Amino acid sequence: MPPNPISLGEFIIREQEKFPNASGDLSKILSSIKAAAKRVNYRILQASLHGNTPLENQKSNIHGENQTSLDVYADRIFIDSSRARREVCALGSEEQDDWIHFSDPEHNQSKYVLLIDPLDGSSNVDVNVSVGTIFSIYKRTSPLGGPAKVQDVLQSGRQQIAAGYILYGSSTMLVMSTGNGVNGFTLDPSMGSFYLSHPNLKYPKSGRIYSVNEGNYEHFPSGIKRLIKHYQTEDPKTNRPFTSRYIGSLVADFHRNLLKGGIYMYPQGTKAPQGKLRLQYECNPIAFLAEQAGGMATDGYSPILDLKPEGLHQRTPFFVGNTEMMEELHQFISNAEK
Ligand code: P6P
Repeated sequence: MPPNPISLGEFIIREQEKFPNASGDLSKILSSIKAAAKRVNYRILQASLHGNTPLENQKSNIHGENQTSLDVYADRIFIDSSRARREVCALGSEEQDDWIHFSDPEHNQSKYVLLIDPLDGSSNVDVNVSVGTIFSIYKRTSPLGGPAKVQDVLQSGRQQIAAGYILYGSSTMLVMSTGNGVNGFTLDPSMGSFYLSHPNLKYPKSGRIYSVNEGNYEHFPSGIKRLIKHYQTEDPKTNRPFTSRYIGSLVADFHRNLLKGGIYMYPQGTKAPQGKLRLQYECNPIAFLAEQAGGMATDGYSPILDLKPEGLHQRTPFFVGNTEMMEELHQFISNAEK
């Protein structure tokens, strides 16, 4: 960690200074996400004192998942934060069946769109395991001055302007990229500010950690089954067997693999024929970060960032990790199909 690290606020300002014509709107969005993250963090830290149980008689979300009180709280925080400011004209959230557009005259002038998974893996809070917020920012494609259109929230990941996550873990971190590398900021609770603790994050060249729910092994494609057995096979020359680490919280698993070198897999299977993870607000932002950190993210065949979204809650098989492990995965998938 650098001595006397700069704060996230200072970092955002310095990044904006690299673009003399910048309006500052992106900086304002990032700052609002920073503020919202602190509020969600504060609530998570107290969850076990105030209950994070699924709401009584609360309809489950569009995915059929029980919404916890924290899911609803985090969703409200990010929606209200966007509505109260004027940089975001439309928003897509995991917790909202449909996309939201702020169609008042002021927001019709807003240039940006936010996609968010307000609290991914929230059921882990009950057992004190790390959870995360995942965000993705685009420029609108619909004409400025008019109402946002659904195509604004259905852009391919390659169009992202910025993406990141907040990891509510043993410490609270905000990790993000605006397209010029990945930087990690750690919250100093005594100051209430995030400070640059992980500058210019890059995947290690190689890795030996794999993250997958092996309980679904029987339903995996044969190439993935063979790859997992390959990881488990003793071979000192290639430093195998590898290590299996699966937290059940995408942000936590991704973050550890980014720092240590590893691969996260959520393949398609009979229980999840299209995979489980959602393209727009889970896979695309994580894929953006992975590529910025020198890694890869695919659906087993194509880069996640090149997939064309058809629906806000569209799912995709998801594989993300350092390039060496990802290339080996693609080889196993390809060989199994010969
Ligand atoms: P499973 C959490 O619900 C999540 O979306 C990711 O954070 C996590 O990696 C995955 O689903 C866990 O899914 O089916 O292994 O419990």
